[in-house]
Amino acid sequence: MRVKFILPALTEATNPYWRPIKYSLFPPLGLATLAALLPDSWEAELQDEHVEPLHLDDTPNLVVIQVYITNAFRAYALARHYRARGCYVCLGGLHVTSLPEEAAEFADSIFLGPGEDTFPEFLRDWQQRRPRARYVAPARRTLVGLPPIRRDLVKRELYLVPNSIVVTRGCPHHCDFCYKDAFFEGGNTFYTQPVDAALAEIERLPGRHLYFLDDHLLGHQRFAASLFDGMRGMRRLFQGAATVDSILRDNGLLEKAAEAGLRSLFVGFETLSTANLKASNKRQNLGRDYARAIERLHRLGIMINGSFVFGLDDDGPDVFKRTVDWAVQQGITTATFHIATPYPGTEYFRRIEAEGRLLHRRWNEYDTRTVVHRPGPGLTAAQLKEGYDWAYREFYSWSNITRASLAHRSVKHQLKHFAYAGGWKRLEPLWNFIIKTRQLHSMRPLLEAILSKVQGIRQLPQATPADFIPLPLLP
Ligand code: B12
Ligand code: SF4
Repeated sequence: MRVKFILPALTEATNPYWRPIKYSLFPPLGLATLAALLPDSWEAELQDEHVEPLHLDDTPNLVVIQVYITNAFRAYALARHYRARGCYVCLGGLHVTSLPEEAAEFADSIFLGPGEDTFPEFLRDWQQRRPRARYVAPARRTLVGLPPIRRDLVKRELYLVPNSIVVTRGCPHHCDFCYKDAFFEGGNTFYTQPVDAALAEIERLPGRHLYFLDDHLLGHQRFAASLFDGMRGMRRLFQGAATVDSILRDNGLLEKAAEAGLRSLFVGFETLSTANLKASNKRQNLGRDYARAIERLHRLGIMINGSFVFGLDDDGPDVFKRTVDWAVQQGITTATFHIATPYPGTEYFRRIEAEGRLLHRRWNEYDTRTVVHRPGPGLTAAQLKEGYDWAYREFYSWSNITRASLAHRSVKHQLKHFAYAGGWKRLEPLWNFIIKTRQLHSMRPLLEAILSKVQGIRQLPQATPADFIPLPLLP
């Protein structure tokens, strides 16, 4: 039996915003996870359109396509193509879960929610020639007993960060614009791998550098503490994501993470407006001292990738400059700006749609760089787009990269900041050349050098009671 797994890309290579380096970062981990569930004797192939042209003249028995919002139209076209060739087509992923009726038109079977439980069930049904049209993830989800990810199917040389890894699913929070509640609806919304299995997966990865793609690596304190304990001495360097409140908690977890090799953290600051945080149900950020969280990270030598959203209802025309000035002054290394984008299935989408503010449903433009809804009273759509573009230009101007670098106390940290931020955003032609010549892998030692330790771990200031939130009960 031959099975083809496809991660389709946006057909946006002609778009001026197309950044090959951004799309050559991570391999399709979700599909490699599903491929591990196939019977041993089956043949599997994995193609990622972000990094390679698809060959479409084959006729595998089964085609499995992962659908994000922005690649949905491309995914449907590929599904149509393969069905016309007589292949059985499965569609799953975030967008299918949000809009199953839309996806069902193009698939033989669709899958709602995470696939670890449903895909094996489908494979059994399919072999017995009685597959169902729709599979929904059960309420009790588990990562226990999962076979090792089929990393042998990943063309490592095409990625800057082939060692991406996810050891949890979901997140304990419920921000109203996030994909998470819609995707995990009807069951566990935050669960982890057994620690031993996570450590075994890490052991299997060559080299030093890892990127945890978990939504919230510090979300389950007990799990994270054991993971970092287990990683101590492995000499890894890693990056990940976590929330502001978890950084402020004085429970030693951040120190453990730093000791285990954490060198940069993606942090969802999202907005400097309390009204926006409240309206977005981003309770874990409310009343938190962002500056203190940043200071804690910097003291541990952890660089910060700050995430910010523009175009929430409390934003006015001053939001762009205020945010950029603040981020530069705080010494944030890299910033990811987003135009507020209502994803189908989220509370935010329901609200914007009910208020008649959705401009269109061209999902390929729901890329957080395009305005797809009428913003609140303080901004026009044109101001939002212009302000967003300005913010990127301004934050990554050499003068601001220099200014932000100088916010750090040690010269080594300043240099690393400068190299990382400058290298990431300002050397685009060089990255394009490296990708074209298939030399991405040769850049990994440089990345590791930049991520190497900045300084020893120092005593952190004590947290105040306001820095804590109760940890939700987790399975
Ligand atoms: C890594 C990543 C990227 C990478 C690469 C993607 C890749 N190679 O996998 C890059 C940097 C390119 C990227 C870009 C973008 N991304 Co992105 N990305 C992620 C991230 C952080 C991790 C994905 C991942 O590996 N997850 C872990 C694996 C195990 O889960 P999974 O991939 O979802 O797969 C599981 C299920 O979905 C399901 N499944 C999937 N397909 C199928 C098929 C079948 C048949 C079955 C049974 C099951 C199934 O089973 C899998 C195992 O459980 C997610 C956030 C997240 N936590 O998922 C955002 C996320 C997917 N990205 C998102 C967005 C919006 C984007 C961008 C559009 C925007 C932007 N400004 O960056 C761009 C454009 C992408 C494009 N070309 O279409 C959104 C998607 C929202 C939505 N409703 O679709 C997410 C959820 C982030 C967020 N919080 O909003 N992204
Ligand atoms: S903290 Fe992040 S991942 Fe968790 S619900 Fe909020 S936006 Fe989503």
